[in-house]
Amino acid sequence: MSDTDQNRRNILKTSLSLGALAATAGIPFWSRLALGAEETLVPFSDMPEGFVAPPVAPGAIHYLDTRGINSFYTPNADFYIVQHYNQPEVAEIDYKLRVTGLVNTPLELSLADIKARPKIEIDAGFECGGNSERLFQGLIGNARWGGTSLRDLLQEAGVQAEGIEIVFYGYDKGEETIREAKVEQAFGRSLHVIDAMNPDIMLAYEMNGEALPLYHGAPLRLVVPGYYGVANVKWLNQIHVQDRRYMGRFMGRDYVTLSKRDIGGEVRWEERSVTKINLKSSIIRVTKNGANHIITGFVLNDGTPLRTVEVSIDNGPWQAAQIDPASSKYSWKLFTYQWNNPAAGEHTMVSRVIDENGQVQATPAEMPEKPTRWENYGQFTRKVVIA
Ligand SMILES: Nc1nc2c(c(=O)[nH]1)N[C@H]1C(S)=C(S)[C@@H](COP(=O)(O)O)O[C@H]1N2
Ligand SMILES: [Mo]
Repeated sequence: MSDTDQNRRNILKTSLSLGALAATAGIPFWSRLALGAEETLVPFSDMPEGFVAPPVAPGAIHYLDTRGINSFYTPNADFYIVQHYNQPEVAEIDYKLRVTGLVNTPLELSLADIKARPKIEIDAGFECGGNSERLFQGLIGNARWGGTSLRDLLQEAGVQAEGIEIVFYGYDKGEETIREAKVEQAFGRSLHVIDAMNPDIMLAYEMNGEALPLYHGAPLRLVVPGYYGVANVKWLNQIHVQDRRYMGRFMGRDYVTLSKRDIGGEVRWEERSVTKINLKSSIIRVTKNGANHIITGFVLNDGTPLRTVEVSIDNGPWQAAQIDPASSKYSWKLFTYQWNNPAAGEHTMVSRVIDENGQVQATPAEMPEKPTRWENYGQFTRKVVIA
């Protein structure tokens, strides 16, 4: 059994043990995601009228209209797109990945060399660390990534004992002003060597069975399952092993969350790099088919197994939702909740997810004080109007 199958089973076990599947027995989960001919969207009154997601365009950011999510895998053409510099076009034939620094054997690999290595596939979903309620969570996607193991490559290169930090550089570059100096830098992110040895991290050249598209980092990107989007370095150019922390913009200055936290009994203002995805769920759609209403949402986290996802309507009791049985450890988990016979008028609704450790998704009041705009994982109350 593959890791993915094992994960899927674990998730199924979790949701089955709660009897959540029983509530909507008989209707396959995916058919409740796809909008049927008779089905209509119930309008969200918290969404500006005419809210539309912009079409994909060269160089632009793309987010999706989360009301339209109707499949476990986000189509490549609609997966969100974020980059901070350019979108470099690297011809496959010219492509080289170098592994340098504190390794016994520096490597230089062509794309063919990388494809000749053992292939792994994993379902992973992620959101931009800046995803938020403002875009109704549109900076999000879930895909099956195909590629080769990072750990195996690092082991082949032989990380030396002093090597503590693995830095990943993209081909894309931009000008940065640091104090008074203007310099050109490549996009870079790093992982501690222990984190980098997670066998699920891959160098991906496929996305949903197709060659990795340009906008998503062709021909090769890093995929760090369970981490926010920023960790997944696109247009990967070089992997460098060093004996000290990497403090580039996207680790040390930007994508840094400032928040007030209890640090071992002291309340401190802390700055931390955006890394693992916090426990989060959000409602994204309500549909109607006659009197039958279905609420749909997603869950993202760092891969910790879930206990339950629940929905509360009009501040009523928490009710278990059903988790998509296609879900696996690092995928997003879509969920649905059948809402019976809602009365006409405006209603509020909110979801929350609880993991197997009993950690509950934070309410807005429980969120740490956080002046930076990263890591928005609080419970998100939505409003709909029933005609
Ligand atoms: N080389 C490179 N990789 C990058 C970025 C970038 O600007 N350059 N942006 C990061 C950020 S902030 C996010 S959210 C994800 C987005 O991945 P996607 O465009 O495939 O959805 O890519 C990450 N990888
Ligand atoms: Mo991002």
